[in-house]
Amino acid sequence: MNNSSNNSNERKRVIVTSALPYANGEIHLGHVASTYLPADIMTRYLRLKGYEAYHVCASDDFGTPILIKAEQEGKSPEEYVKHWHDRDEQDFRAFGISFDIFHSTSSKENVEFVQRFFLSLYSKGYIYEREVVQYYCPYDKKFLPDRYVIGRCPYCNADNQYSDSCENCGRVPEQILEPKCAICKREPVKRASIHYFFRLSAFADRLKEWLNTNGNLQQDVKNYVLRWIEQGLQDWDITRDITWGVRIPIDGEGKVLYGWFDNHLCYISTALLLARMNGLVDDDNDNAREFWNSSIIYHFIGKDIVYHHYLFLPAMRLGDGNYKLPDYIPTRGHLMLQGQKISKSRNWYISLREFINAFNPDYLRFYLALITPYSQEDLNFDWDEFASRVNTELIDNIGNFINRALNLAKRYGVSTIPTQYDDGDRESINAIKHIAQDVGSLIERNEIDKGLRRIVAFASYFNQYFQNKEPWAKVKSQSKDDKASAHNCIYISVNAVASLAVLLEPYIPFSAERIWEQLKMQGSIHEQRWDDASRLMVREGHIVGDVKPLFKKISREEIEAQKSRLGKHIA
Ligand code: B3M
Ligand code: ZN
Repeated sequence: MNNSSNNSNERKRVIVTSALPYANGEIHLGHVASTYLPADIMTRYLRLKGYEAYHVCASDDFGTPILIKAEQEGKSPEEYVKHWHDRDEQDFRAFGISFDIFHSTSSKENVEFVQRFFLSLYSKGYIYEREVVQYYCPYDKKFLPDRYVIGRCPYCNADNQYSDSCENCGRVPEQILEPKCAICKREPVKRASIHYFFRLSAFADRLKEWLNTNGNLQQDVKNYVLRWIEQGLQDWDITRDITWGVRIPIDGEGKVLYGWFDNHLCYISTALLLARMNGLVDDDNDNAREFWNSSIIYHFIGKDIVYHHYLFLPAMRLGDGNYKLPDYIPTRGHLMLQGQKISKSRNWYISLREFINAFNPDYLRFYLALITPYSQEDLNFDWDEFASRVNTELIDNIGNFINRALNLAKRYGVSTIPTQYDDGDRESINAIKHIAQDVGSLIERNEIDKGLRRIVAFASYFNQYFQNKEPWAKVKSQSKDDKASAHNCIYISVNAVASLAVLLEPYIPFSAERIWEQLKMQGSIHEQRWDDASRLMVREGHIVGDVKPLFKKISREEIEAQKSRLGKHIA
């Protein structure tokens, strides 16, 4: 991160957002790998680093698919989204995602903010009206946007496809064949309607300039966004003729704003709400703007929503002119499952809740963090690899070292004779001295996977140091030198354990807290300072707490049971 400065007394503020999950289904592994986990690791790291860092998110409540599902379940849309909002929040918390606020796009705060934003863009000429022809069902007396129309795809001929996306070929079959109303299955008619359009085309030059000058954005993403701009930007229809959405403030009846107009504004409205709740700003708007504009802004997303975050979002902010553009938009690829695309309908997916019910959430955090690079490349969740990497890298390596070091510290106490350090001891202390900076700079560059690998290497190094020094044998020896060597090794190792607790906090927060407890260090691990991971935090004479194995290995049977569930239809 380039805006950081270690010596300044002023605490920098960072607002981290994660893409808003639609309030219409379970959070699954695909969501957490690309977005929520990397964002959470970053926020936790920044907090330890002393930043005033907030993780902001909300449920994405509006849109046609949600309205249709609510209707199918005989619920009001409010009732329907409330269910998923609460359920998603519980799942995120159980997985250790440390949101400072999880709000919703249908909240009063967001709706009012979005309406003001609309009026601002409208008054500046960036929103205009145009007549469009839409499907309309004369039986249901409704316009039929997006998912309300099903028919045959003109590209691949697949039947029963929605007009906004063909599941078979992945294209957008706007001119769908044999259209039917999704509610009554009868044929719709075409009818004119007045829609509002956002003048995206007016922003081509300013968007290009922003992309070219913001050095924090990923180059490969920038390249294809720039190509889209070269190909010409289309103005954007931001109206839907339905009732579930943000009411258009200058024309009420039966029209709302398209979900992609309001959802990313919820990043701002929610951050401002949080600031008001924490007493950081008053209700006065200048003050709130200042809160946003003086923060470093991160938007974590998956690669499927690049268009929205690199074009619509900045263009809308540029048009309004009050809120700064993001500094970072970390964009990551999709998660595959056992080499295949995740699909709910084929039951080729794993919900976050199911996973957490079966395994320690830190196992999943650990494995996903290891395999998720800072790129658009797709990644693959593999059950066997999950078990083997958790069993070897987390449990055999990290867990085992921590347990052995703590056990000896418990039995023989923490003491040291620095005048008798040998080369190995000095080298180990040196390793501790560098680790916070090494891992920290990787995380700041968003290389979260590499940061974790660096921590794993640090633990292996200490395993070897410990193994070579044999403190468990030497501590009982009659030789004074052997005894001193053992105590020095225990002292340094226990300090490496304390460093590991801090370093692991962003990655596996539940286990880091348990390491801290077993060490019997003061306070909570979540309130420590990152840079202390490079200090010898455990003092001579310190008495460690109760030592227990931190982890339990994943068995073959557990993995086979999980594999056999995939792709089966559960009634
Ligand atoms: N609700 C989810 C998606 O398209 C969508 C993200 C909104 S972020 C402002 O993946
Ligand atoms: Zn109908």
